Amino acid sequence: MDKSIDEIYQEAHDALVGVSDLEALEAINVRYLGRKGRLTAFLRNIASLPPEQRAEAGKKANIAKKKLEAAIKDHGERLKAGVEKREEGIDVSLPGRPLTPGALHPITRITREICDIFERMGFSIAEGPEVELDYYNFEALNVPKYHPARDMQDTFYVSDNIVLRTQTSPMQIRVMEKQSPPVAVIAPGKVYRCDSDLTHTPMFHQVEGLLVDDQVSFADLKGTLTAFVHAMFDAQTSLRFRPSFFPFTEPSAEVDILCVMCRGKGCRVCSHSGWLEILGSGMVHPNVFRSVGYDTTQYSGFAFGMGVERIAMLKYGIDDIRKFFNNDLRFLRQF
Ligand code: 2NM
Repeated sequence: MDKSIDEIYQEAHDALVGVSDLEALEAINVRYLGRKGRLTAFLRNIASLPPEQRAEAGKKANIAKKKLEAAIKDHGERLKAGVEKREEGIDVSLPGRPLTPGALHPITRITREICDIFERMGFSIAEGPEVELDYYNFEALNVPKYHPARDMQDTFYVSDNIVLRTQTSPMQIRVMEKQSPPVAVIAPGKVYRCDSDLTHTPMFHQVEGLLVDDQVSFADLKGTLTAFVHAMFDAQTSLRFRPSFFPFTEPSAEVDILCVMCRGKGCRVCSHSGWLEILGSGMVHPNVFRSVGYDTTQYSGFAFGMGVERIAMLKYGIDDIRKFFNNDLRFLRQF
C-alpha cells in the first residue's frame, strides 16, 4: 500500500470542494467508494496485512469510509437543493447582493444630539400626541381665541377644537398638569404649520424645553442656553439675547449666534447681519402657570424652543429645508 488511509480520505475530501454538479459528484463516489475505488481497494488490501495490524487498520479505514460516504451524501443534498432553487428562478451560485447598512436621518441625529446635551444637564424627555386639543396647543399657553397666531393660515385644524400641534409645548402643559415642580423637561417632535417655501415645510421638527422651580431667574435661562450653544456648536461661539415677544413668556428673548459661515463679517447666510437666530425663549408667563394650577408666587421658570431643521441647516451648511424631506439617498448618505 503506497498511500495511507488518511491521505486517501484527505484527497477525496479536497476533491469534493470544487464539485458543483451531480455527475462530478458521482465520479468522485466511484473513484473512491466504487467497486474498484481507492478506498475500497484499501479495505480489500487489509487482508494481506500482518494479522496484528489488521484490526487497527480495518477500524480506521471503516471510519474513513463512513465519513466520506456522509460527506458525499451531504454534498449531494446541497447540490439538489441548489438545483431546485434554480428551477424556481433563483441562482444560488450568484454572489449575494452587498447589504447597505441603514443610517439615521440627519434630523433624527440632530434631535438626539440636542436631547443628549439637555439630558446631561438633568432634563428628561417627554413625548406626546401630534394631534392635539386646542386647549393644550393654544388656550393653556396663553394664546386666546382672538390671537393672530391662531389664524387658519398657520394652523391645520382637524375639527373645531382639535389641531395638528403647531409647537411641542402642549406636551409641557401635560407634564405640568401631572407633576409639581421642580420640572425640567425637553419635548422633541414633529409640528405642523400651514407654510411652505425655501425655509418652511408644513411639517418640521422642534425641541422645546421647560424648567420650573423656586427662584428660577433669567440668569438661569442665559446660563443654560449658553451651555447648550457651546456644546452644540463650539465653546467659542458668541451668543446674544435679543428682546422679543411670545404669548407664553414674559419677558421673551430670541437667541442669536455669531454667523457660523462668516464669523460675524456678514454674508448671504446671515443676511449680512453677522448673526443667526437659533431659538426663542423667555420666562414662563404667569397665565401658563395658572392654567396648570402652579402657585405663581412660589414658582418661576424659563422655557425655550428651537427648530431642528434650522439647526441642522446651520450645522451642515444646507440652503434648502426641503432637501431633508425629498428622501434623495445621494443627499442623505452624506451624513
Ligand atoms: C418658544 C419660545 C419661548 C415655550 C413655552 C413653553 C411653556 F410650555 F412653558 F409655556 N414651552 N415652550 C417657548 C417659549 C417656546 O419657542 C420658540
